[in-house]
Amino acid sequence: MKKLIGILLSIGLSVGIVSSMSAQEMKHNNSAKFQPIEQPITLRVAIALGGLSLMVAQLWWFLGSKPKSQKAEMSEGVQEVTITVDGGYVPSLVTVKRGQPVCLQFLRLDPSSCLEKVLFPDFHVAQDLVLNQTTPVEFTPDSLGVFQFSCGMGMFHGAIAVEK
Ligand SMILES: [Cu+2]
Repeated sequence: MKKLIGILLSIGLSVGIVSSMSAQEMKHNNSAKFQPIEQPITLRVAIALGGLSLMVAQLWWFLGSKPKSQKAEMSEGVQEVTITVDGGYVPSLVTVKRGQPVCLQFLRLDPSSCLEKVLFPDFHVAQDLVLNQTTPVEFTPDSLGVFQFSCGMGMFHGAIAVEK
């Protein structure tokens, strides 16, 4: 969902730039033909403000809305981290090391059936989560990369970043 907003913002910004560019071109063509058609100043201000607000929104997007990342703690050879399930996953990004067993402790506090299952397609895990309890999900990541997990319907997302 957040990714989608980011993409929409990018599209909006490009449209804003293109439309203000073509507006300038229009003005240039008009003066060349000695047919000065006054562009309404409000339109130009609106385009400028629109572009500016999109840029601000995009900046906020990249600087202010990074997912909360957490490194898994190593204990007795297992990389462990507790992920709270409550209107989403916290932390939503967990960093682990490759080749070491991982144990994610899912503490489900959210009663909505949406979050009763957690799926790790890359690790072939589909785990039911018991309400108000901690359910472990275990796997060993063999390859580097970022692997998504989600609720049963794919509405809430998190990711595991596997590093060296
Ligand atoms: Cu869901």
